[in-house]
Amino acid sequence: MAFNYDKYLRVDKMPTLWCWGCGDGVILKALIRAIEKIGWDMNDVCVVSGIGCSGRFSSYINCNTVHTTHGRTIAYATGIKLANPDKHVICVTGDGDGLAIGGNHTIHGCRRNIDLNHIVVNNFIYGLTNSQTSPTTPQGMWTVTAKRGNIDPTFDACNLAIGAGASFVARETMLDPKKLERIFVKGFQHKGYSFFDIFSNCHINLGRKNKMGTAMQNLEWIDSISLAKTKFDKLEDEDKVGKFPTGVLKQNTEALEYCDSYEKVKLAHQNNTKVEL
Ligand SMILES: Cc1ncc(C[n+]2csc(CCOP(=O)(O)OP(=O)(O)O)c2C)c(N)n1
Repeated sequence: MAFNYDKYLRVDKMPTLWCWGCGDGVILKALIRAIEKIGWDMNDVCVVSGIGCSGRFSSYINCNTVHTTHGRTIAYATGIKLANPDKHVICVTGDGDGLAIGGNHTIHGCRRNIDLNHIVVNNFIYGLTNSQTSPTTPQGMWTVTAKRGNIDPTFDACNLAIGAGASFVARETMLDPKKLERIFVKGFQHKGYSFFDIFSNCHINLGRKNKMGTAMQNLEWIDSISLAKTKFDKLEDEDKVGKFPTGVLKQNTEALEYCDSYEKVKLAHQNNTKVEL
């Protein structure tokens, strides 16, 4: 039987504002299937998004939602989670939203290891505002703010999340929706900061000026830069340049989770003692 997406969507908001062939819809559908697979009640789920094309996730999914300000998703989500530790909070940001203007919040969310699920919809560009350079834009590519080619080194978001202390870090691409669903199921069930770097296409605002103006060309490029971690690890160092490993890159089930620690702070206040971690 066909999957009933309507149950999970605000159908009155359809069709979406996303461009034809955009990967955002593939990611949203994988997210919905993951929620169904885990069996979460939508009343217990809160989707928090920032500003950008990816910010629209919170407009389309039918659960508790907050469409926040640009770069502040993790700040809002931290408050929501601390006040409602039993609820499942899913944050959706773009690469600009979550790694540039909101990069600071992402770092500290990872460091605290708060039980949030943070999906970065990484289309390598500021999509909504028409093609400004983002932290993940590859060197050499045209953007509206780098018309002769981007000189900034490309940012590996997963390496940042690992270094900052996120306890679950994964990368996938929207090329394989089933894999995407599986990685969401795994990460959503992990307690702690679950960080997902999800490669997606923006053939309109990244592709058109970079010789991949159709969705297929943009997807072929994504395919050419990503490969399973097991294969990536076998490459010589010089062959790793410009390539990104996919799959679960880190999972630490022992790390202290921030809501749990916060409960201990409350107890310490009540008992007039020092917090015991
Ligand atoms: C404080 C602030 N600065 C700038 C903007 C303008 N703005 C809106 S979306 C956006 C970039 C979105 O890019 P990204 O986060 O990569 O998301 P995408 O649209 O590609 O999904 C910018 C700069 C804003 N809304 N608020």
